[in-house]
Amino acid sequence: MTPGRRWRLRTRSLPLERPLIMGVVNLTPDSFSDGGTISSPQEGLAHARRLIEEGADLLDLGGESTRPGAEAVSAEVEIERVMPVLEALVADGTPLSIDTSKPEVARVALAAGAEAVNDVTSGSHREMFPVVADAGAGLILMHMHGNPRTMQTEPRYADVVAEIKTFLAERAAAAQKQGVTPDRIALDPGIGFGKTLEHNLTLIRHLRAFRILGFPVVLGASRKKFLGLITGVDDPAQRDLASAVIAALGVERGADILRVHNVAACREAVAVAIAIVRESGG
Ligand code: HH2
Repeated sequence: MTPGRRWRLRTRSLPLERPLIMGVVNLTPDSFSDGGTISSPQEGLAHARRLIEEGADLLDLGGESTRPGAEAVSAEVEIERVMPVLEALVADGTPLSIDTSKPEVARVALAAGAEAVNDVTSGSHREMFPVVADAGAGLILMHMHGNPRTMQTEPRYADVVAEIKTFLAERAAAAQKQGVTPDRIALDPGIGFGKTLEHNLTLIRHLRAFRILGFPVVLGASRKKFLGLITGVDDPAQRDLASAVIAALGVERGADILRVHNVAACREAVAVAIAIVRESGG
């Protein structure tokens, strides 16, 4: 919560004086987190608008599930799933990021008005950074161990925090080399992407370490499996209380952007966390 910091996007910049709440809109039939409850563009749009009413600062739209074991879909399918909702939200004036690792999908979404690209593969496709740079868009770089089909098979790290910090610093340098300016980049340790319960807990405990790199830090822990392992709650949609607790702890440890499903609950938790952090001068 440093005064004056901003995250620059395609046509605007968002202040980082308090953490931003990024509402998740999964337009996929196989998402783990909302169980494919969104089955039409109309339902997707209504859900997205509800998240904005509840206080989301921006929305993250995705047309491909990244849950462990999920099958890949083509760029055409992703575009087909996302575009009707994206266009309507752009018309509303809602700031959006597109959750994709495909440059073709990013290009179409940015041309239609998306402000940022959230790439969980950190530019694994060599055209991604030039597409983001050309559009002047924001960019989230996330750490993943392997890919969604393989990532949970015995992930190992000598030092999970140090290794992920090095990886993200390298990807941020690569993005800048290809023309993405540093004020547009945000970094995400990738909770649940090739990590055991202990790795996830260590990353959240040491979240502040990622701020040393100088970029806004994204925390995406909402409804994830590690919360179910702790609480015994199997249904991801029932993990909102635990998700709100993690959001508050994340704020206390320096998270700048919280990627969450239940915006209303997260906002309350964040408001309390901010009040405590400010009180202690943190
Ligand atoms: N988590 C998911 C997807 N995208 N992006 C960032 N930057 N950080 C995350 O932690 C992150 C992400 C997975 O969660 P979700 O979108 O809820 O599920 P699914 O991929 O099954 O649609």
